[in-house]
Amino acid sequence: MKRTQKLHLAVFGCGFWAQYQTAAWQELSDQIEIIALCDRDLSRARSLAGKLGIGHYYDSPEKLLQDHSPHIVDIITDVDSHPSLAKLAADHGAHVICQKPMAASLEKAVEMTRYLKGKKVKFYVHENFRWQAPIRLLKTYLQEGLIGRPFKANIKFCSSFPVFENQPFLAELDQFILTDVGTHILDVTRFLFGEAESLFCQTQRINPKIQGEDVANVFMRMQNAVDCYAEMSYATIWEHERFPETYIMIEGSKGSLYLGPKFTISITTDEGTRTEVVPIEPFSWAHVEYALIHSSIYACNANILSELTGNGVAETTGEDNLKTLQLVYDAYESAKRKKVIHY
Ligand code: NAD
Ligand code: 89V
Repeated sequence: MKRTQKLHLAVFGCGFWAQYQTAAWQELSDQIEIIALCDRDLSRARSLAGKLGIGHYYDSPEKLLQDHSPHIVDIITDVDSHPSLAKLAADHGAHVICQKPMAASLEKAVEMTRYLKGKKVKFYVHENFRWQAPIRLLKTYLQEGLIGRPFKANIKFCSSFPVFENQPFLAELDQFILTDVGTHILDVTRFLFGEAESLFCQTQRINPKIQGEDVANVFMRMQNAVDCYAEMSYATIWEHERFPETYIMIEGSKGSLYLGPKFTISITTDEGTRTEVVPIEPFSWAHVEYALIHSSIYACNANILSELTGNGVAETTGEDNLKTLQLVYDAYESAKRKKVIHY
């Protein structure tokens, strides 16, 4: 049934990413209203509430839920806290949106998804990379058959962007680039080509100051016979470094598609090459270095909201995201055991 009244949203976690996620929600204020914020560090909740003009802020998620009974909770906290906060929200009857990675292990993610299903609340993972405009357009071109049958793809997210400056906790993760960026890149792989038939991964740590791996190379044969090579690195110094752009080359029986620097897509067939620059929605609140990703968080929010208001179907459900997480954790397993995983 379609809703006419605004949905009430509460946000848990008021750190780096919450600033943009909440601004993106405010772009949808005709359908949804942020009614309260919570951070275990009250000063962060107070500061974000002040910026957004929200009257209620807390350091206790439980108290917020008791006082406001929100329809939805958006969880933007450290990964370890996702399962317990999601369950708490569900216990209060709220639908849950959770940042990626859903949980710090596949087992925890499966258990959390099952729990929320049992509570009969809706559950979404805020997986936004597939909502980047150039990546949506690539998918449209594939579906239109512009390059015939795709047989090979390279998906590349490689830079030396100092990501730890804005997100210091990433330097302390034992499992870094596959959980933080692999969740995005392997999800984009699934979005474009469907599910994997087999997977092999190698990882490395180049930056000696961090705990986990900062380079991961994942090779997958997809069920539709596309051979897919996904590369992720925060140790790459090169000419086309333009964080946070993902470059994607897809080869097909009748041509190729290439998403390269500056959101440029080249379509090459036996008739020649046509290029186009895909426009990115320029939000006033977007951080200049993250504008591409910030336009995708708006699109991801809008897609989730369309389902919650009875106007559409959300793509990034918890159930769907478990398939992405399976690839992420299988990639670690493959790298550790130096073996190919078959599905
Ligand atoms: P951050 O450390 O800047 O912020 C996290 C906040 O959560 C902190 O203020 C912390 O005090 C608060 N918090 C932690 N546990 C809590 C609890 N139990 N109750 C209440 N508050 C709690 O981290 P961040 O960079 O904002 O990342 C947060 C999440 O967003 C992570 O899951 C991260 O992977 C994700 N993220 C996603 C994207 C994307 O493109 N989708 C980009 C950046 C971060
Ligand atoms: O999406 C993320 O979680 C980010 C970024 C892409 C910047 O690495 O950490």
